[in-house]
Amino acid sequence: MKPLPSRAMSFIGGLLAATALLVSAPVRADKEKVLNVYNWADYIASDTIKNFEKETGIKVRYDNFDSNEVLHAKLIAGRTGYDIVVPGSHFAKMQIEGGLFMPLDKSKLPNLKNLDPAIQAQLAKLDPRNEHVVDWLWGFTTVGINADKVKKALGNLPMPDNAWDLVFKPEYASKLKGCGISFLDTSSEVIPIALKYIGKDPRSKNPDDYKAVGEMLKAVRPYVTRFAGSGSDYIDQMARGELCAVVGWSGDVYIAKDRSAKAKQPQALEVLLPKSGALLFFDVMAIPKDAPHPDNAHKWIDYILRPEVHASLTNAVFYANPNKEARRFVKPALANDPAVFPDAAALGSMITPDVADQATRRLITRTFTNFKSGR
Ligand code: N2P
Repeated sequence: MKPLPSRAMSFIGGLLAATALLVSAPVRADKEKVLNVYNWADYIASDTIKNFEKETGIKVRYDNFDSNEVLHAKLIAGRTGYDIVVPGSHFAKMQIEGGLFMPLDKSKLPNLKNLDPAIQAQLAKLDPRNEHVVDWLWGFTTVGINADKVKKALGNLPMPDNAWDLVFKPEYASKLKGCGISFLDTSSEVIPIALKYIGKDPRSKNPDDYKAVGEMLKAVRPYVTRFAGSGSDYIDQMARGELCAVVGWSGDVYIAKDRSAKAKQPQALEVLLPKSGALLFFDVMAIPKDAPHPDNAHKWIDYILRPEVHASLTNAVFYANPNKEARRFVKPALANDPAVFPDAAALGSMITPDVADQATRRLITRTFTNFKSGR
């Protein structure tokens, strides 16, 4: 990810500002002091909403969704009533192309200047000129383990070279079943990872590759003890030592570790960076086209983009933020942890999901449904 030269950036910025002045309607505050936010569970600091409400007098209604698939279905149906939604960037691309989001009024977002130009350039590939979405936090889908329990369960078997073996290879998974293996309940993340694991293109369109991945998954299915979405209790299960390996989201594993320490029952939870690659995600804020309170939504986005606020999200939930001015407010232990801010080599090894065409999406969904039901 190379930052754009700053002169080019300010030229583009200037152009955009000029256009915004020409086309934006007179500034009008939303009549109702309400903001409806739809986000992933366990993805915000305990004081974020409270502070925003106090400062603006806007009441925040905050709901959680389980997966991109769930959010996408709602957005397609329309009239969600939400002012802010937070899809993963690969789903956001589809949603932008489908005209489901309102363009941002950048004149209301002075804190956009705080964003890391490298991340903005990355997102511009799916949202030309960064017109619709702003990154909330980012992280990766990977293997998390309870190191003590895994060691014990494996006995004489050494840790595999590729951490994905723990959950994809019967030789390992069969040993871990007794202490619990959880998979995320999301086809769009598990299937590309599984494809890459068996040496196929994670974005393959070839039905034979999906057949091969289905067979690999079928062999490991008897050892998977649960499927979990965001907002399910898999974080608490990890924190209680009831799971020894998960296909999970990076920060969630650390949230569990933190909870276990606070409960004075510390678990040796670790976020691994597997050899065949984790899956990188950027979760982005967007305003649905029919949002009832778009002005309040802009206020929210600009508030989140304050360096202290963005840093406080990272400090609370262990996911990286896209805010270059926020780094100095991030706890040093997190700022220097490659499982929170992966280095360039780790980033280079990660899978970046793309938008699949409809036929491929059907293959992905069918392969995953069969996996879950053991077919
Ligand atoms: C929820 C984290 C969700 C990130 N704690 C997955 N996009």
